[in-house]
Amino acid sequence: MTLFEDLKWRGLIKDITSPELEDKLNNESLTFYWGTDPTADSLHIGHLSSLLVAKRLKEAGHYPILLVGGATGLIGDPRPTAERSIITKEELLKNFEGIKNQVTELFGYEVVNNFDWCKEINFIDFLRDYGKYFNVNYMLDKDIIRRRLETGITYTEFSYMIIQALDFMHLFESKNCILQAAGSDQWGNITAGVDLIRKKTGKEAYAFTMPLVTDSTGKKLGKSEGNAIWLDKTKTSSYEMYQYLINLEDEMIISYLKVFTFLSKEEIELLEQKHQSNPHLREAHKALAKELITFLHGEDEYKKALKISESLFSGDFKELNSDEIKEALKEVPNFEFELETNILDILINNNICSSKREARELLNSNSITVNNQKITDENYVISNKDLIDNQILIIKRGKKKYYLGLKKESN
Ligand code: 485
Repeated sequence: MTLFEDLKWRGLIKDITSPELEDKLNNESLTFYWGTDPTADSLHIGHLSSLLVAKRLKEAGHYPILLVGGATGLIGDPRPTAERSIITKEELLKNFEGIKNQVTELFGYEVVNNFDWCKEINFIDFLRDYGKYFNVNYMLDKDIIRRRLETGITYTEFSYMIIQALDFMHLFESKNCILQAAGSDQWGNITAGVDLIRKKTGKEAYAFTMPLVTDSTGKKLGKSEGNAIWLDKTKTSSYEMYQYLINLEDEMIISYLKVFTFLSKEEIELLEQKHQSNPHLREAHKALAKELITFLHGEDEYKKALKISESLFSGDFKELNSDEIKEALKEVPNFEFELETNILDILINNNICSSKREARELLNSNSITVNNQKITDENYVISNKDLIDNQILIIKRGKKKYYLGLKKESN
């Protein structure tokens, strides 16, 4: 398969500015760029398909540049819905450093900052050298702008596309960068650049977009309920990422394997067969989690996430240390307890059961475990031997309900 065929097969090409690009991608070595605005201090899973496309191109012999928008981040790319609030310069700088370090560590791409050249352009020159190439009708015709006309858009956000266009022009001239790649929401901005380069230099530059990765309802991936899935493992732990990936919708999993892994067509087709014949084994999901977490966080983190997930599934926490248990049970109710407390009191005082009667019933019906040991005796007293790492007590009620007890520090 050629590079272009591979990208197509993975569903990574939506629109291209010219059919010549296929041949260029397959046979030449191009310098290309893609950009992101530092609106947070880490990239998230929504950026990952682009990051990985850049890696695919790099591995095929092209040269990637990542632009982190120190200038455009101060302006705000118009969203189809509403104006963005403006971010402080201090925050932008902090975010810039975060993203730059992240991308350098993970991918080693060259990073540029459009603030470096934008800060040299004064307002009069901006209007004379760039504004003159942008007919307002042309700008109004861009999809995102058109969608904002009803609710309103400020002059600030309206001007955004000119900056992204002049970035492309700048990189075209200074680094011989002739290709820009981005998600499909960027089509207006990147074609503005191609048009500006053509008008100003008479030369042809290229661009392509990839479809935005969504769930089966069309929602952007990883942004449900406002919790993004961050690439920074201190913001989204390996275990959280594992849980997220393992629970992705069945009908989407094969397309995610194509977008988010470097597994070959044959490997993915095999996983597809396995997934179809035995969906409950979740082999495709597990493969995605393995590939992605190993790639982003390293093999040790992947193994840790797997170990925590398996322990949680089986209810056996013996293999985990206290930090891993706290990570696994971060979301469950927790309580403090003192040694030598009776199990009945533990169950009632910490709202694990609502009454003595209920507590007794549960104990009698084998429904209470303490660190995976069934407890049936209501006079059972919690002692040191019930604890993990001398401090943790895991109580399970029924099949699924966990409670995490932490020993009170004695003073
Ligand atoms: O010269 C440029 C200046 C800024 C940008 C690109 C080139 C950033 C771009 N306008 C943007 O807003 N990108 C989004 C971001 O930063 O979060 C997302 C896109 C997505 C994909 C991703 O960046 O919405 O489609 O391109 C990498």
